[in-house]
Amino acid sequence: MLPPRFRRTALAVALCLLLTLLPTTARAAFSDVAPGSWYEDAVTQMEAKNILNGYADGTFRPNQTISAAEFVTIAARQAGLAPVAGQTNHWAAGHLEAARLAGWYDWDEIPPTGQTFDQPISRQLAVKILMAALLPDATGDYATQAPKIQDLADLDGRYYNPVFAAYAAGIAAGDQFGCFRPKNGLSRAEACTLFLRAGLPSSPVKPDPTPTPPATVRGGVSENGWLQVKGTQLCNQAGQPVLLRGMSTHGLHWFGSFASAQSIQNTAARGANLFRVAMYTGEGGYLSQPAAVKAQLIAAVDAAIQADLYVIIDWHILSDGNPAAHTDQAVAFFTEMAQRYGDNPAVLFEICNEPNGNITWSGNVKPYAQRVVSAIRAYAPRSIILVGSPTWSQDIHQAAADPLQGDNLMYTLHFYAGTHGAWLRQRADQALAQGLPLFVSEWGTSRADGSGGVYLAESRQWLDFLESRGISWANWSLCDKAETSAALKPGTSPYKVWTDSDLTPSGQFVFSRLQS
Ligand code: DCB
Repeated sequence: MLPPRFRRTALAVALCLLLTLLPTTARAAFSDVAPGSWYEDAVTQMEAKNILNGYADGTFRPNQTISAAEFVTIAARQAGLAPVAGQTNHWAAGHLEAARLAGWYDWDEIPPTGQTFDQPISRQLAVKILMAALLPDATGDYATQAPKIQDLADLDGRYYNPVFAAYAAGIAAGDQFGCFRPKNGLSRAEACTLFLRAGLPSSPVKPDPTPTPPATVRGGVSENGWLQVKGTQLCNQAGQPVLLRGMSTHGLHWFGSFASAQSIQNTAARGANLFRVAMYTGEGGYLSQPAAVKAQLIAAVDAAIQADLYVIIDWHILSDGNPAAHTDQAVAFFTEMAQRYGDNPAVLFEICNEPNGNITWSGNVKPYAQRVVSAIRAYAPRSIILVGSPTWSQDIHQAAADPLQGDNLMYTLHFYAGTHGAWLRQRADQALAQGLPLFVSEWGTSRADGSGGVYLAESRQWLDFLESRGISWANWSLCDKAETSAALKPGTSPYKVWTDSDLTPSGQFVFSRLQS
């Protein structure tokens, strides 16, 4: 037990930390932020956005070092990473645990036991976390960046990639001696600058306000009820043909903030009756951090159900091309999802996004599907299950020649308008003629790599084709990544109502189609 004097100090410190992270009303200036200082602008902006606030005594303490808990909490809030149960009752334990599970840093860097939560964070670790949280795809190569860092010898090898990426992006820069001082602390003023340079959402980030759902979703769950497959046609509970149309998220572990309740309701308000939650298994996704990613997925599915949308739970295999490589994990995951959602008419299960590589339908995908479908059926006797095929879900002809047994199964057909054309539509018609029910759970206005174009004329041709055949679809993707397939411009906040000027050319095209 600490002597009372220290306890009081500890309490005061804890209160100050809390205050820095709590919104205070914006104030004109801080007594210790000199007008014209290099950090005045950054501090003012961070204060105005309620991201890092000053102290109750009117100071900002720009030169005070920032702690690991403070830095990670800010990063997590900016990235929209929800807190999970932590191992201690420290005020930041939930965000720290979520960040650790998300792979932003390793156990030893900030042990979840809490000893170092309130210690200054090193500059190298801060940059690593910043890049993982806000710019996970940024890169910088050794040859170009290393010469800029005079004290490279002090930089630990595990921080090379994020620090080089931060230099390449102009986020980190050396001091007047060209030194990065990787093991020193980071001042609050410097942290403000780093976050602003990394690019914050254009509007102040607020906790997801869980807005009231749009009055009615045209073609939503309350209107159509349980889905069923009749012949090749998806039908509603009454047996009438139904068309589901909507958006797919990008990878949940990267762009999960665009599965916020607000983003989902924006999508519904713009005419969708379908939302696909793309949970990557590889590339740092579910298989690397199951607890955190599953928690994100459940939150997204629940928000879509709230909004009266049909929602697809997508086991998004991609770099892990053969779904059978992780059959046991898929069986366990879908068993749990079927237990949770098997009695909910809103939920569809997509068991393998895009098988690819040197595999076949009959040899690899079908046996995998048989195991996962029977696991799902134990708890979800009537839910729609979507099944992919080799060559990124284009080899539907292989599935048509050797389909699965069972009801309410559909086969996914994926296309990218800049890559796939008439030949694939012909294949679709052929498969339909053979009795194979099709569902386009992912398509893009771009090339197959998610970029290039946009190919709007080709996209229109495809959508006309799909809708004339009664085939449902979800567009890739609802995110603000700088690639042509993204529906939102970089920097668009997932926590506000979007205007038309937030939409990219692809987003404008797709959402106007959804309105029609
Ligand atoms: C699919 C994937 C999807 C991928 C898009 C666009 O892949 F299901 O995950 O998304 O289509 O390529 C992209 C994102 C990028 C991200 C990349 C890797 O848009 O931001 O960096 O995934 O995670 C396809 C589809 C078709 C074909 C190839 C791929 N094809 N592919 O026909 O050749 O290689 O990813």
